[in-house]
Amino acid sequence: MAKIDNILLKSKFRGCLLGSLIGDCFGAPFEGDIMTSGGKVVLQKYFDKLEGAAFKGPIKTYTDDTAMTKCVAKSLTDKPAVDFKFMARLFVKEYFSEPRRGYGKNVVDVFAKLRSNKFDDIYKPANEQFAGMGSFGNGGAMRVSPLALYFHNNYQGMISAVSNATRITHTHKNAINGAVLQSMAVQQCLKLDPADKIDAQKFVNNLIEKMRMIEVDDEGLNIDNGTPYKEKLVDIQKLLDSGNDDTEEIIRILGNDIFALHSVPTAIFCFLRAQTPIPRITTDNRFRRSIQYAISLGGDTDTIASMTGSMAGAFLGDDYINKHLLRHCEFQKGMSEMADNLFAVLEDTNFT
Ligand code: F2R
Ligand code: MG
Ligand code: MG
Repeated sequence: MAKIDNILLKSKFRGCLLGSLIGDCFGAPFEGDIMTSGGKVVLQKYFDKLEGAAFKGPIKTYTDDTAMTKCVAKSLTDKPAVDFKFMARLFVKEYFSEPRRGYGKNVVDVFAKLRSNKFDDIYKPANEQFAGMGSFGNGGAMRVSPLALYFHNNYQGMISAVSNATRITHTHKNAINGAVLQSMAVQQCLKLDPADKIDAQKFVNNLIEKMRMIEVDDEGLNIDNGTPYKEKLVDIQKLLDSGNDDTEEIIRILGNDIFALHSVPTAIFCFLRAQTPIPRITTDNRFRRSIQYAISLGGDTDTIASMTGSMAGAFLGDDYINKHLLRHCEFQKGMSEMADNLFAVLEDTNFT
């Protein structure tokens, strides 16, 4: 395991939150698209233009992914003891101040109920969603990166906090386990030295080992497919091993929609695949390649690119982020400050 000094760790904190922001801002205009080969050429030109020093395009606005990530980060810096009621209040305040950020159709009912029950029981409204089944959308997973940063050296603390933070809006097992998996992937990225070549198979093996403890058959049903994330992680290993770059096949196997199960593994795959060159993506920069590749799969592009970007940034650090690209994003300075604030809170407690 590489020794990550505090200068690199601070850069990784920034990289992670900025990666999440950039993926959201650049992915949002393509959300719901089916990417043709022509679309991928447009995407290449779009990124080339945004990276150019002279280009003065309109600022790319962020969506619900960033709005909620901001709330999680703020809750941790304002209440370092981790206060989930406070976090729930921030979600609701954020939504009612700026509702037009492209939130999921059903999660807005949770916000309304939390508000009307005055945060009496912060888990009840989400529990009632979908006739008691709970949402299996990726809205929990898309916002967990600040928790992976905050608990970067406390694995059990992270699992518990991610699970509680997710349950405020999403109580389906797949939504919670998807958020947990996303946080594990970010935490692993923080521990790797960007100067080293990433061992993708080992990276996924570590996730499989960890998910084995999470996806336990707690209903005792002994049914097949009780470990859907483990199956997806094995699929990632097979895809990486085969070198299959066929977009339709990748989407068929991993998915690219708004369900956590069909997007968190896809983001992990995009991050790992983009550490080496990809046909028809012309850039030497692994950070850009990760985000561009995630968007090139189409579907839930803002969220998959945001989750991919948070891993790429947590691995590479913010030095790898092209500053011209970054300046096109709304809230880029604010997000960088949030990462520094989070780091400062941990520094104050000597990372205990
Ligand atoms: N909402 C979107 N994109 C739609 C288009 C936005 C457009 N560009 C605009 O600006 O208007 N994106 C955002 O939503 C995703 C995260 O959603 P979240 O927070 O998980 O929401 P929700 O409402 O809980 O679930 C989303 C949908 O999933 C289906 N679903 C979930 N659980 C279900 C269950 N148990 N049974 C059946 N269906 C279930 C429902 O269709 C929900 O509406 C991110 O992509 C974010 O960017
Ligand atoms: Mg969104
Ligand atoms: Mg989305």
